[in-house]
Amino acid sequence: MRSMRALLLAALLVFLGRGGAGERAPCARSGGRQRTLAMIKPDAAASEEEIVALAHRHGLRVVARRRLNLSPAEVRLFYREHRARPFFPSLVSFMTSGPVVALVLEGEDAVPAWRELMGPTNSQTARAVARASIRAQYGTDGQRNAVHGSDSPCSAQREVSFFFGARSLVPIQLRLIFDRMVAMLDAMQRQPAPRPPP
Ligand code: 3AN
Repeated sequence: MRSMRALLLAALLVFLGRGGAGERAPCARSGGRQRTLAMIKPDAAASEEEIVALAHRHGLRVVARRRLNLSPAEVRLFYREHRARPFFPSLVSFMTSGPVVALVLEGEDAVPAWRELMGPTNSQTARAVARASIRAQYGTDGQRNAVHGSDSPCSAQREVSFFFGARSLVPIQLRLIFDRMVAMLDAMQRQPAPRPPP
């Protein structure tokens, strides 16, 4: 049975080595099992474990995690769609003021599920309308709002690549197939051996 597992793992590694884990998975499809990029911002990095526990409790499992300090150039790139907004310079200095934690979360409808758990952009609004949300509990205002979450499956794909590289994660479909095969092998292993004929 061990050799079967090793064989499956080897096939998986060959697939990945040939570029199978690239960004080819369709991102336009919504619903079902998804991955999203979550980020714990500098103002909430000290509460990393509590926030991760909240995600778990909402059915989102962490498939990758990385704590790092972003450079101003990286923040400008990550938030480039906001570069013309008046708050952009202070967003860059906030996001470089301490470590952030990048997470890849996986679960049913992970993109909208994580955004709902984050709450509204402004933490003060969140405290008024979504008191159980992460931004209500850990954020301060419209900028220091504790967490980030991708706003669509396509953004999620791009943002996961930003932090983890296009080929560093086993693609979700492949991992689901692999998990299922391992479960089948385990079930077969648990079946009692046939009795020898009398
Ligand atoms: P969200 O993170 O809820 O998707 P976006 O994408 O509109 O919100 O904004 C990206 C980030 O820019 C926010 N998380 C927040 O830190 C900052 N931001 C957004 N709006 C403002 C604002 N009016 N003043 C200061 N910072 C803001």
